[in-house]
Amino acid sequence: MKLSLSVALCLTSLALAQEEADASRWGWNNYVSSKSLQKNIKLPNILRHSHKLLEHSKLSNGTRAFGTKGHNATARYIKQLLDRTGYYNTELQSFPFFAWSGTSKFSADGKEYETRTATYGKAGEVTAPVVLAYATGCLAANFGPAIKGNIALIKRGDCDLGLKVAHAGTAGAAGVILYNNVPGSFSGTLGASPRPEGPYTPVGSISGEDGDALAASIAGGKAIVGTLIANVVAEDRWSSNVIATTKRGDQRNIVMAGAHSDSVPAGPGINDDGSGTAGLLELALQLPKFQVRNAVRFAWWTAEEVGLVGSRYYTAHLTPAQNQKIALYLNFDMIASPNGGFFILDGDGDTFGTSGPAGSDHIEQTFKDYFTSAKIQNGTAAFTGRSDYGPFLDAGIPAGGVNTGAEGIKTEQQAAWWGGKAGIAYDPCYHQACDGIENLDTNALLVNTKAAGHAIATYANTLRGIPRTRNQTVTRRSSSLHSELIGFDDGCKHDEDVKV
Ligand SMILES: *[C@@H]1O[C@H](CO)[C@@H](O)[C@H](O)[C@H]1NC(C)=O
Ligand SMILES: *[C@@H]1O[C@H](CO)[C@@H](O)[C@H](O)[C@H]1NC(C)=O
Ligand SMILES: *[C@@H]1O[C@H](CO)[C@@H](O)[C@H](O)[C@H]1NC(C)=O
Ligand SMILES: CC(=O)N[C@H]1CO[C@H](CO)[C@@H](O)[C@@H]1O
Ligand SMILES: [Zn+2]
Repeated sequence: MKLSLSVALCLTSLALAQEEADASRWGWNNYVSSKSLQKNIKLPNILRHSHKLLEHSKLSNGTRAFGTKGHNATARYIKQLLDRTGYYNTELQSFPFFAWSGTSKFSADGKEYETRTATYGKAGEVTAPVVLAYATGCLAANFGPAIKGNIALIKRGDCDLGLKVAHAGTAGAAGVILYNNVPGSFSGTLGASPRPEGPYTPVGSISGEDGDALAASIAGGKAIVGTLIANVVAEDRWSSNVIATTKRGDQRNIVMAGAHSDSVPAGPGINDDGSGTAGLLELALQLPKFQVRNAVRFAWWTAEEVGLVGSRYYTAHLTPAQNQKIALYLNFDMIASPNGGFFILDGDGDTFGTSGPAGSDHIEQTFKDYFTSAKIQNGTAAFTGRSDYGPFLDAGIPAGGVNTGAEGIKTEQQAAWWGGKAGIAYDPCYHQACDGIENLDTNALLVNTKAAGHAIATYANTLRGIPRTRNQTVTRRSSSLHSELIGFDDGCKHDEDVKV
């Protein structure tokens, strides 16, 4: 490229020269296409990021759970690489989130019970008589004066666990043992405190069998003294979403794609969701070779594993005008499960009956087109709300994505389509310490990163087929999530199986 020597035009020329330099560096006239972007996706580059994430986990005892050094290192790594391209406006969206973790032990009458706990229970240690609540403890009147200073034994059912514990707390209980109303053990959440019905106490939960036996002997008149020990860590933890938006492209028509950057505490999360994290990062590093018609925004969400906290925070803080500019959202959570399948979120609802906002059907078809051209059988995944697309659906934004499955069991039919073993989980290391590099199906990692590239390139060129149907009603609904977020009443739903 030539520099102009004209003095009079110097300023303008320098500006132009800069633009031209940018143009050649960024591919000014070289609009991204599905084919060209896919061609630039190389497995060794993606895996380099996966190895970095594993290194990050070593900073905090093998985890990248939100609020840890390991997770922070991942967020920093992503931002630094993206900043270096000069192609994006990047942002760390930081906020505090109240995190609770705990374990309980309970013994009584010489027996050590298998004990779990309930989120938001208080820390404490108490040795005291175990006293039965009347009925299921859903009414303040279910707790007589004998509860005071003692351990209340309460059956699960009829109302939320938090209400029972709050009533017991008001009656002066020093601790609560919750027992299951069906065979087997359980854990749950009390919901955020404070609540009007009363204070929480230390809590343990035991199985239906153990609880029934204990309740029967107390009801039979036996005096039983128990010891409950609840170890709890509860604190505000700061962490960040990483958001990167192309400087180029129409900023009123934003194509958004996201993955979650945190893992569970149990392991490094190299598939969940190191796979989506690494794949999207590599895409974001290749996109600068091209020009885009519509802006593209990448997001790496924090605290997905404790209740989609980062993506909920993000959508809840969009103004209606900002919401309106996001044309669609694409989610990539667990895209390299070692015994996985190729699942597309059911945008049109034809398989599972729950569709996304208009346009979600088009997104599903866009992914189907990719798998068809790659000659790979496509399966379908329901909109369960278990990952970061959930808050976008709630905000009225068309959404979709692909994944390879989590704790679900592979069927014979699926094994015939995709190989792998029927009768075992898509990811046998789901949410475990063994979710490391060896847990990746590298072929799936490459295939799905290209699938993401196909969808991003397609929509970066045109949003035909994606209507903008949102209005104030819908956006207001999303901002009401904010109060829920602060209360964090359902963040630990994952005790059963609510999210990936
Ligand atoms: C580190 O992880 C191991 C295994 O998961 C655990 O036993 C140990 O308590 C952890 N240490 C710390 C300091 O968290
Ligand atoms: C992680 O980063 C946040 C900012 O996003 C910071 O406030 C926090 O102290 C960091 N935590 C650790 C453990 O380094
Ligand atoms: C806004 O959305 C609501 C609920 O989806 C719908 O009933 C209403 O007709 C919409 N209004 C406009 C102006 O589009
Ligand atoms: C399992 C599954 O959903 N397969 C679908 C993949 O996509 C093609 C083309 O749209 C459908 O015909 C299949 O039913
Ligand atoms: Zn996940």
